[in-house]
Amino acid sequence: MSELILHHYPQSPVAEKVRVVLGIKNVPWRSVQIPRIPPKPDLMPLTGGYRRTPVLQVGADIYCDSQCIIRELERRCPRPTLYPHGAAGLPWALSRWTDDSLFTLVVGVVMGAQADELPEEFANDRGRLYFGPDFDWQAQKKKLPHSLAQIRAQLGWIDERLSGDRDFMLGADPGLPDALCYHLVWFFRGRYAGGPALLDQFPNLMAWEKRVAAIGHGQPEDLDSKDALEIARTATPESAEQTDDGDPQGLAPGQMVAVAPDVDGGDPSVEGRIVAVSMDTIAIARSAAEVGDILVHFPRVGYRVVPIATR
Ligand SMILES: N[C@@H](CCC(=O)N[C@@H](CS)C(=O)NCC(=O)O)C(=O)O
Repeated sequence: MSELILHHYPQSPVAEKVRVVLGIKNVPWRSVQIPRIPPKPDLMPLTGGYRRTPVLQVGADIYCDSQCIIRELERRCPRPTLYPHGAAGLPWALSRWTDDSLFTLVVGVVMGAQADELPEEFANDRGRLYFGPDFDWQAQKKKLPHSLAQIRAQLGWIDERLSGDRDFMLGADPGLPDALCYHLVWFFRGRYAGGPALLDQFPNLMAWEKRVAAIGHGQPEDLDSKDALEIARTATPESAEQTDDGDPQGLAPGQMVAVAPDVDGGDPSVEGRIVAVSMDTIAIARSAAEVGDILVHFPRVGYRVVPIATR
């Protein structure tokens, strides 16, 4: 098997989610550090324009979005499973809460609390990405007490879940729900000055935090971004053509499409020819001088796939 290469930066909470998954799997992986804001010149040839963090590369297969990355890690490294005690399915439903509404609340607090100190370029980039073209960090700052009340109640759910003799969200073994909840707690504790005091209210959660942190991140080893490009260029995509007769959009291999996150974040679309399509993922073929022929994979949930008319 080709090496697992994660393109990320240390401060990224969504990357921390994936790093915890790599820790649960305890696998070796290569770590490529990317810039926190565009331009990302050594990432763009791989993703075709997708600019978010993290991205997983395996040879010439590129997996965008933590949802797609984690599914692929579970497929390639099935033991130990991320769905202990027969939990498959439910953790993905949970991810719509952690990755959508709870994530937005936590970003609003972390960034809103620093509204007067944030570097302008970073504040403008993240404002547009998470709160649309009319973002207003001062408004986020003003509503901090309200947002904190929302977050506190939801952290309370996690604390309650971890009561009794449950070491992890699903019981004795760590799984996907732990990574999903932990990355936000990690972000809230580490980047919001009031985070540690608020978290002090939740003893079960704090004990669990220590257990998840102790899992670690598996076995990372640094890799230069130029070497990652070269690995893609000399590899051939592993994934085979896949059709889905039940696809509600009628998507099929061979069709040209544009794929983008289905949010008003100003994200560019990535264009390519469909190679594989299923209800959970879509893979499109692209090529670029730096990387040769590659396959870029996206999740279906949370992404909009638009056919491109071809002559
Ligand atoms: N739905 C995406 C969200 C990824 C995301 O928004 N990541 C943040 C970093 S935590 C990001 O991309 N920030 C802008 C950047 O890194 O350029 C996923 O699950 O991977």
